[in-house]
Amino acid sequence: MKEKILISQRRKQFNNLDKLPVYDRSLVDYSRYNKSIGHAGVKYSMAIQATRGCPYRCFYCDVYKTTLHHHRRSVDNIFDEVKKIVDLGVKRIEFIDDIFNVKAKDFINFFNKVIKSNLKVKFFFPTALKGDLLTKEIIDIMMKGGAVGVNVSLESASPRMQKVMRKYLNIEKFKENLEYICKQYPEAVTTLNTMHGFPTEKEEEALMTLNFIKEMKWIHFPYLHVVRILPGTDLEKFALDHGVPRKAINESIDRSYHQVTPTLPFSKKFTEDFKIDFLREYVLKKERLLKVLPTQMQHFTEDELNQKYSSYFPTKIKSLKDVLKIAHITDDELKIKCLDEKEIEIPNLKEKIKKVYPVKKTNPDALRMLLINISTYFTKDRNISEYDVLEPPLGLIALLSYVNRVFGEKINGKIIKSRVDFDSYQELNKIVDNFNPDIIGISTMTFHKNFFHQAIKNIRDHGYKKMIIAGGPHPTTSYNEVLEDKNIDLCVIGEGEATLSEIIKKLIITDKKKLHHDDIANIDGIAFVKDDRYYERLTSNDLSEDIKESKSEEVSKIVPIYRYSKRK
Ligand code: B12
Ligand code: SF4
Repeated sequence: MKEKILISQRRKQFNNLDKLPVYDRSLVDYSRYNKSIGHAGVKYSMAIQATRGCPYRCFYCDVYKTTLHHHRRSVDNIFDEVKKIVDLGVKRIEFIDDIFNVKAKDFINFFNKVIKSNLKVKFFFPTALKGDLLTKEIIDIMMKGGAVGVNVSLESASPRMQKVMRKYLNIEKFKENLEYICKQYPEAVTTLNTMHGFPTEKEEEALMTLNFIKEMKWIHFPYLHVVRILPGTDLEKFALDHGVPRKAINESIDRSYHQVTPTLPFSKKFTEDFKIDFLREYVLKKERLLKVLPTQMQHFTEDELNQKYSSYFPTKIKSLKDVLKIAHITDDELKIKCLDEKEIEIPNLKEKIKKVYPVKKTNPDALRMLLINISTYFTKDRNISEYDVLEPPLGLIALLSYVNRVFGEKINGKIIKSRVDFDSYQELNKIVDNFNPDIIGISTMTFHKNFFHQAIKNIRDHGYKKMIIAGGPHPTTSYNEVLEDKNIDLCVIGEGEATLSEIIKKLIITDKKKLHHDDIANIDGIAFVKDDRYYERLTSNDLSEDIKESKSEEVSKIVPIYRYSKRK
């Protein structure tokens, strides 16, 4: 099976992001997401992507597989979108970039523009800023410009581990900046990410990280994530080279970050004691909570705080009230109330979005494309993941915004997401039946891979025979594994806009019939299997004559050369 998997040439990444269409926010119904907590740990926020790719290569991270190079939108382009979103009435914006502040000049210019325009909006950086690239000047401008959720990632305070993981953080500078933020800007809600349990990590090195946290007295939300080894990363290779069994890696892959996994280099007792120490001596310390909670309550609603605190210790802490009880904090000691949801609501968002984003027309015979995001379990399974957040699928919004621009009336696309648009396989089937797509595109992360395969199996079992293609982080990093599933016709690797457009073009040319592997072979950025899985699914009646011959004249013209290469 494996030797049959072919990958075409690597798709060239977009280097001028300003030329991509502005993400069309009318493609999903934001009002169905806004009441749920999103990526930044808050409700009613909207995500912005200012950059793609990361210039760093931390050994545990696989972002470079989707976007190898780091490219940025111009400051004006980012600002224009931010302004457009603020004009809709959105009061919270989150940047989903891997590191938004990597180019200090742009970062400063952006905030200067925000300050000059007096935009009333709060910014969150859930994917973290690079802490050692900040300076006092940058911090001052960012805070003046409305930054609230200031996340930074240390991962480890051990200089050796920094080298091993190729993060090379300037720990002193990082510390100095974090201290400055905590001291000068207590109103900033700081989050510090750390990781616990890299292969070869020594107990004393783990303790260095814990001590670092303890020395920073006023961090709002410090996190100790148990290391998880993503497939295909250098960390995976490092782990295998240092004796971590493959079985242990596989078993850990879909565990949540707080669970003790079999890949840890420490005894279970060490990690458990470590975590208890962290919780007791830091997170739940009364003196600290009395200082940080008033700021948190001013910025977050009660259920946002409930979720933040329950992520520390889901079995014991379910809410802010539990935290107060455990820390022996009485109502008299904490008089302030949590943020009222009314203050962040966005009145008439749907109507405003309709006005701002042009309404798209479609021909009755337009190609119908259903894009499905599998990244949140159905309500009945919500306990599988401790990190239960709902975020509109920006990757699919990016794709549909692009293909809409390319194909206009010839394409009729629809985006749906698990839990939000279908909360069971029956509901999913109903959407597929009603929409009757000519092609289905599905995206997922490795964390949800079983759910993803199950959902696709369900669609096939229900009778859908046309093309199903997969894209996004998991199909990009693990196309070999994904294509073992015969229900999937091909994987799109990395950025999907141009690749998907070529696939659609070929489908339109072949009159929405199936694409043979010869048709797709010269499309850059795909992995596929040179077998007849596609045709096996069809009965003779499903195939028109030209498709039976597999290539019409027109298609042959478009596929002049076969330059796919056999994967090693
Ligand atoms: C926002 C975000 C989230 C959000 C929302 C995700 C969503 N599905 O909408 C939330 C908070 C839910 C989330 C959660 C997690 N995330 Co996350 N997240 C991100 C982040 C920062 C940005 C994603 C994004 O919007 N990118 C912008 C869009 C435009 O890009 P894109 O989604 O990649 O889409 C492009 C291509 O991938 C492709 N494409 C995507 N889908 C499809 C589909 C088809 C059919 C085609 C053709 C192409 C295609 O085309 C798109 C346009 O070019 C990425 C990091 C990153 N740089 O991408 C991590 C990332 C996706 N997350 C990751 C992880 C590990 C997680 C968690 C598992 C972590 C955890 N705590 O357990 C959880 C999931 C658990 C859970 N319970 O949900 C990993 C995934 C790695 C992997 N191999 O799966 C990433 C890559 C970060 C990393 N390296 O650690 N995440
Ligand atoms: S972890 Fe962050 S800094 Fe490191 S490579 Fe990934 S995105 Fe870049």
